[in-house]
Amino acid sequence: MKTSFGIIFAALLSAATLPAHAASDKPQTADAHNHGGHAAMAPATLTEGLVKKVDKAAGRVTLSHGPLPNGMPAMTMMFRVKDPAWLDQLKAGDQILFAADQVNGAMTVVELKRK
Ligand SMILES: [Cu+2]
Repeated sequence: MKTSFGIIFAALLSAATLPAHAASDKPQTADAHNHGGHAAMAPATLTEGLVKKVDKAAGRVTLSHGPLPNGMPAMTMMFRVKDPAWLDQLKAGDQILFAADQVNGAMTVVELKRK
């Protein structure tokens, strides 16, 4: 029992260290994750988004977005926007690049670029 436990533990350890090394050899994927901790200092990592709906009255936009640096997988969801004026420039079907952050507990688009 003790022996097999040790073997499994060793296998887990090597499994955990191998991908970490592999990832550091690929700057394009490692970058997105490494900068997560210093979002305030490093330029924000932009994520692709497709505008599904703009709700100016509520100050929100529904985006179909790719995986976010904070670990959120691709999905369609509503975001608040840092600057409500951005909503005037967006319409359903627009392709954007954006950065989102938690502001007062709500996911908020804090940076926005049109593609
Ligand atoms: Cu999401």
